[in-house]
Amino acid sequence: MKSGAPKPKASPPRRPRPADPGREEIHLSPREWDPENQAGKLLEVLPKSGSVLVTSHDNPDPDALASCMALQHLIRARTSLKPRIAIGGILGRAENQALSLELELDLYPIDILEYQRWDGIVMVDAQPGAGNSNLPRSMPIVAVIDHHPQRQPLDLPFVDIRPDYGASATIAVEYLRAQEVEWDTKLATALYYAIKSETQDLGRRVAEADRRAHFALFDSVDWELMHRITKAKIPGDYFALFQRGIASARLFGNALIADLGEIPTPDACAEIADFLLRHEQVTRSLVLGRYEDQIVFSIRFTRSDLDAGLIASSLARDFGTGGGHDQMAGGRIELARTRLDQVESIKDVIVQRFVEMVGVAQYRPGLPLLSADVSETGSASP
Ligand SMILES: [Mn+2]
Repeated sequence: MKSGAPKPKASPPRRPRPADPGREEIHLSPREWDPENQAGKLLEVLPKSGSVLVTSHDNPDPDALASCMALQHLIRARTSLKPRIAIGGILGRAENQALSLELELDLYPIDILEYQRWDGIVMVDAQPGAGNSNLPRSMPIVAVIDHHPQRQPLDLPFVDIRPDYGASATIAVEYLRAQEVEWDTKLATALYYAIKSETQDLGRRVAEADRRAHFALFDSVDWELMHRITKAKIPGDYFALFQRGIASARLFGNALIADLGEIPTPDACAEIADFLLRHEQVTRSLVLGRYEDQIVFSIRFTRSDLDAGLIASSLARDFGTGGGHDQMAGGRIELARTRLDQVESIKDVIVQRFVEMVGVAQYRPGLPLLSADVSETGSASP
């Protein structure tokens, strides 16, 4: 099966940058844009023999998992290498656990890095130094394939970063098609689910390439398997999470901010931030939580006048790391033991920075979501 040649895409017009978060620049590695041959170039930079590892960001989401699977499949099909997939953190959301179980993913913990020599590491849906991966810099990274905006220069043998794409899985689909490597129903279902969830059913930050990949996969999807993933049974504490999210949420004009307290998985904040964003008056959400010895937060925007990734990075400044896309982003702050008593004050700083950056500081201290009279809190749109 050969794909139609993906056309080079003009980069989208840049939005005005927020005043403060604009201090970080976006770097782009020069690349000869030849989408048909990107997969070929990737295969060329891999070692001819030895151990190859495919990895992604910590606490992987469906896009990270499916992209790892696809690259492992591609490399197995076109070389004599037998790459392994290793991930850091945990599989949080029930859907992600179902994906891993149903597809019988052979995932190694990222600690595997320490126990043997690696000849080449392929990173997908993530970039070294981006803050959401603890991959040591000394590791022999040979390739980065991602759709997150590139925030720092990467001097690596192969870099393919397409920030206009909705999902890294879409890039992986293009690689498979360009190399004429077939997918089975499991891989197709994983990739389809990745594109579907990452773009919220092709509704959020989606490119023509994502739609093409979506339709290319469609006939290969196992829909019963898909159902078992998307409608996975959820544990009881999931409901408590929503209760805490709603009970703690405060409305600041067009922004909702919630603090979940202790969370069962690091991606809980993202899930509640997505949920709160559906409020009819709200175009921005920020959700914080505490996972083990980390403060984690997620940001979601429905408006695209500010870059959520840059704001996330500014929120975490001096404490930890943050980043992401223009409308979905997050960060984490690792707490040294001596700072455990500072959790609340650090969370306060994050909230105060957020309300100032998104222009809702005048609504402080905010109104409780459940008793808020929306007619008195100001209009959501300018
Ligand atoms: Mn992704």
